[in-house]
Amino acid sequence: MRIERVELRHVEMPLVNYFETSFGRQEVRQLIIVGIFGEGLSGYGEVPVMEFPGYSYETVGTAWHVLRDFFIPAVLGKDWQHPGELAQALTSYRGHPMAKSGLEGAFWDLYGKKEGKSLAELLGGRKKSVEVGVSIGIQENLEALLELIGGYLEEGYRRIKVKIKPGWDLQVLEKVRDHFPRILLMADANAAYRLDDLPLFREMDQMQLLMVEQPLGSDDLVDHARWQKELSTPICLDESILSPDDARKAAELGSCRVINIKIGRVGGLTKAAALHDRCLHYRIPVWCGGMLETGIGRAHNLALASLPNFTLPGDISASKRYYREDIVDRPAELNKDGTIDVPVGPGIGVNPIPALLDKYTVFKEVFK
Ligand code: OSB
Ligand code: MG
Repeated sequence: MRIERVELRHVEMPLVNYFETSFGRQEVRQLIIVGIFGEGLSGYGEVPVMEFPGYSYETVGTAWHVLRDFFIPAVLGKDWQHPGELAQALTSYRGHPMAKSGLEGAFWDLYGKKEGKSLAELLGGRKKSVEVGVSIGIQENLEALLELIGGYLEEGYRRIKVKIKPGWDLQVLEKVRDHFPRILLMADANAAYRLDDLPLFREMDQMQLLMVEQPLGSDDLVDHARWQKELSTPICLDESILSPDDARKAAELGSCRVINIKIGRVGGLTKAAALHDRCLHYRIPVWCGGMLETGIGRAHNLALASLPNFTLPGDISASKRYYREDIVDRPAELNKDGTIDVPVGPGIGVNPIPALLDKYTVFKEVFK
């Protein structure tokens, strides 16, 4: 179908609680919402960049630049048979995966709306609901962390992920384990450690963590393989896995036993689904990561997580855990059993509420 118009919106949404990781603190969620219009229909995608280059090099500014100057001109006014075809056309541009994923995601939604099929159905997902956990940022003190965890467990979340950094790690995890001896608990370091920190992680081996996420460099596979041989706790890779081929390399080297899949990090749903398939081939279980998405990106994540190899609870929490007010008509809600339903309507199954989308838009540009 022909893309007649593309709309970019710089959206700024206040977070219910600030979110702190080893690379910095987010108080407000700044990202880009992409709208694609054609044949009287609309589709929406999300570019899950951060305010500053911490998790990755992409920001609102870099994504806006490559979308406006390269990616949108490459797709606008053309007739695309399938989202995979559009994704293929973007592979001639290097890097900028989050920018690509927002544009491709909007077209997946549009395509699903035209076909009258849900995104999950188009991808081959079978699950009606997916198991979810919650990712908790670095807190001012231990008491605050324990209270947050207690609250999330009461709500029904199935797995707790605690962000760690040097100085907020072993002792924190020990205290959490003491308080909650039997929960599924894991830690995410966001690449904050170095090879000579191995003794610290050997001690963490005593704490029955489900896994430890991305302890070493954001582009590393080799040193993680060295550590995985020394550690009994499974290593999960996030930042280091940018493509299906990276999963093969990680499998061959033994760099990890689990992979976190994020649509934005790998450059779109087509690649995310291919990464899922590749991990299944290598028998590496996966779970769906999160980037503090709005209801639009969250609906994409839920559709992806309905695929069969998503066997571990993901970082797809309920909308209200992030935002007092979401921008979609059906914000994600947690079921009592710690799952969230996969949307069933055509495309991503949710629609932005125009007045709310406008309320949080700080800048908009339309391309025809
Ligand atoms: O490393 O998984 C990460 C948020 C922003 C950037 C990186 C990460 C995260 C999260 C939050 O852990 C997951 C979520 O609840 O969306
Ligand atoms: Mg992570």
